Amino acid sequence: LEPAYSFMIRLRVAGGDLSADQWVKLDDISNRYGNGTSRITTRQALQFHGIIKFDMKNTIQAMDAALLDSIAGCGDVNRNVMCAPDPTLSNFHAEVFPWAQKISDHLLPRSRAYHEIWLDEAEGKTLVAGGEAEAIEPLYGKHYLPRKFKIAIAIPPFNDMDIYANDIGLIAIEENGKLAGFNVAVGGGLGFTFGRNDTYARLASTIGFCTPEQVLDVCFHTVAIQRDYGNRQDRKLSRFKYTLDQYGLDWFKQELNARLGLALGKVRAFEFATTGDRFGWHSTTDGLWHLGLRLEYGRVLDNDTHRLKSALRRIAEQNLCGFRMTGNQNLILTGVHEDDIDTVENTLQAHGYAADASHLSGLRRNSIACVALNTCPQAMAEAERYLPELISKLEVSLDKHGLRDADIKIRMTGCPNGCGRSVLGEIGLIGKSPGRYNLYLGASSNGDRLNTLYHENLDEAAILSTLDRLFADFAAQRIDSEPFGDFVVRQGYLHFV
Ligand code: SRM
Ligand code: SF4
Repeated sequence: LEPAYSFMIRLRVAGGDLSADQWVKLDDISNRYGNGTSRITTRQALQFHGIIKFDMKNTIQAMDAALLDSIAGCGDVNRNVMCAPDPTLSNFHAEVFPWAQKISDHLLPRSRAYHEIWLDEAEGKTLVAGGEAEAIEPLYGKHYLPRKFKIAIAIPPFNDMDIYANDIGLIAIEENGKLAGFNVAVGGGLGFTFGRNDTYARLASTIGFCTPEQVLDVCFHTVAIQRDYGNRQDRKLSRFKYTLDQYGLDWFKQELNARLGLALGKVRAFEFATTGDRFGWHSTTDGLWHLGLRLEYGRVLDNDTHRLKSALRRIAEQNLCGFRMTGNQNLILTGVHEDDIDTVENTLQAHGYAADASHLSGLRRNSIACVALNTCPQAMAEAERYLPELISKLEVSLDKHGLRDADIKIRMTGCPNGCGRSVLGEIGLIGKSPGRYNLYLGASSNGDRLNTLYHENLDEAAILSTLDRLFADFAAQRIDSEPFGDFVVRQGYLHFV
């Protein structure tokens, strides 16, 4: 008898955008095949945990019925393309948003293997098995990429996509209310391995500007350069960031320009203000309303304190809005008619869920945790299941120092792979072993500076006392609304590390 192995399945949802009908169908999947929950990821996708092997095919077919798939959700290909999700960023946002789907489609593997294996499509000539692979996979060829590849689009002043964490970060540039093009940043990646000093987190370097007409080619050729030059000997060193550092940015620019047959333009001026999401109701010029809902690390579930999952299903069944997942594991209910605002609010309230996040501390509102235990095989410590409890303890200290509302960004991951982008947290906690974390400090609040290791291998008591001291100093010495990450740098906390 074969054991009932269980799996995680990750959907690909460019820009994180789902219709109400899709939300209902996905909710059915989580009830029928999964562990009764679904989870919004840090890349605006949706995961189902606990899918038993024998149910894999039914699950994937149910996803297909919702016009969704998990192609390129994982693997050595271009992953889910992210885009700033908030429609209240104006008409300009509406012009930029579709580019996530266009880039995703352009870089998708062409093989029909997924359809043949899972969706019972008749076996054709296109199954990637032999010499014909290059013909059908112009980008990925027979051997695909050396490693995963990630692309995101941000709309300044919001860096809610953490653009510099991506292999390609595209920064949308507005001129006269229209999309002029994108600044192109390359070579971001956050994962590293304890004990391997040749591995490191790296932020993407901004190298130039391209027009909307050029952007698909820029992405395609950048991926192709990584395909041709990336390290295929050592998977720890095979991300694009290492290729860039090995060959140099100048070499890359020359190679890219040669393949494009044109030179990238000069980087255009822009500024990022924050990496955070905006919560509560906001409207767009078309008279529609959008509700930014804070979720606890993307988990959609009913529990002892609220029934968020049931509330969202009820709202979706009435077709009151779209469902847009954010890169900070939150959700925006989009396109609500003014007449329906009360129904949405009342439904959430009746299920014990507050529509507004203002009752939460700034630390909690700005927190991210990766999945970690008990489903992630790489986890060395808790994250999603533990951070809420740790924050409650830290709130005692924040209250003591009058900092409850301060927007301090804390991020926890169960290992240094960085799925919750912990190295970009003003406070970053990275799991070392059960109950023990390395504490990193000093990332910027707009995502353009990594944090630095401050103390190693702290247990909870040490984390609480260390941060209590820092919060006390922050409350006493902070200049105006200075972000916590900038404060610890200015105060010299990291000089002595
Ligand atoms: Fe991740 C692997 C979860 C975003 C860097 N990541 C994994 C795996 C699949 C563990 C594994 O190897 O078996 C995790 C599944 C856990 C589970 O039980 O569900 C996992 N990663 C996640 C998610 C779900 C975290 C979350 O809490 O939301 C995110 C899914 C994103 C998506 O929808 O595609 C997720 N992972 C990230 C990010 C953040 C980002 O992309 O903005 C990073 C850091 C950025 C980067 O790629 O450098 C990230 N994940 C990794 C790495 C390290 C890669 C490296 O370069 O070293 C691994 C391990 C690997 O690839 O070998 C990994
Ligand atoms: Fe798992 Fe590590 Fe990613 Fe957390 S950071 S989900 S522990 S691989």
